[in-house]
Amino acid sequence: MEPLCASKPGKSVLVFPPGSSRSLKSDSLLVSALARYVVGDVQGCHAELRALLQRCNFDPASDRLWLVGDLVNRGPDSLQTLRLVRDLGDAAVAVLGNHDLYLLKVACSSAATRKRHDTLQQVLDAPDRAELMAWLRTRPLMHVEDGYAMVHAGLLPCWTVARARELAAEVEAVLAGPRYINFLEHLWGNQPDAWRDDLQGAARLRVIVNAMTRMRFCSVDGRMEFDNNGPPDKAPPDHLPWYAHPQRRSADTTVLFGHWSALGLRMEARHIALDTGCVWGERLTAVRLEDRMVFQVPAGKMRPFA
Ligand SMILES: [Mn+2]
Repeated sequence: MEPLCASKPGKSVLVFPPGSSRSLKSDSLLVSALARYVVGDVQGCHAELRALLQRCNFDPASDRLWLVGDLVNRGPDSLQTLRLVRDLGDAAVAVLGNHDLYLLKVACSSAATRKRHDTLQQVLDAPDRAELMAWLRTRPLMHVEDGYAMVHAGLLPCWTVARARELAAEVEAVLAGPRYINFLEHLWGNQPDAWRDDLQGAARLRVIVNAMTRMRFCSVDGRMEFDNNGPPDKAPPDHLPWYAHPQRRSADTTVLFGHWSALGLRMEARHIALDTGCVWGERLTAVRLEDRMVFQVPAGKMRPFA
């Protein structure tokens, strides 16, 4: 068995659990010093993100920060949040959320498309706006590593993790490419509401993005529903949370996701939900993947420079 962090063997160390009598040769004791912290929806809550990193003793030289998306909007400081995560470089993996895509759309289209209550103006006015937008539109839609799949909202039941990763790559290529403005202009909408392999063009990309960044409930036959954001026991008739679908083909993998603050923190064998409503005055949550240790800070009470 390889160390968990096989790509960086220099980071790996031998760790003996307390009371262990196993020998140095027992390769199951090889674990990585690298810790991965997966963080729920930040939504511009920059002070809370900083406080959470302090609470985790996060070290960008040896740890990794995974973010489930929606770095921006609704909260007080989207600009500093973007800068903080961007400046972490390879120490951070942030997948795109619906609010991140909305920011990209707003940044490249006319003011007429703005929603009245967004809090994105400080980003749009920033001197480093162009660099930040270039960074944001080259973030992944899905991250797969070491038995985990991270996505902002969910995966359609008919997708294996490998298939979903291929489909995410289709979106990522367009978003990072020269036709991304056209893509964003045609992205919004709720139809089609189900996947078909023969979907083409904007409709195909819209289904991929809607599932990965907006879905909460789906029907048994895999149709997405976008009107309800309540708790899972308030599913619309004949619908269920996407992760609870009995034929979910990604169920061999633990899916990490946010987007659904009514779920709160849920840690199950094959899914971890991380949106604990910081922007709604609740808390910001990180889970350390190596041991599922939970770290939380309350909203608005940990501002280091308040
Ligand atoms: Mn969201």
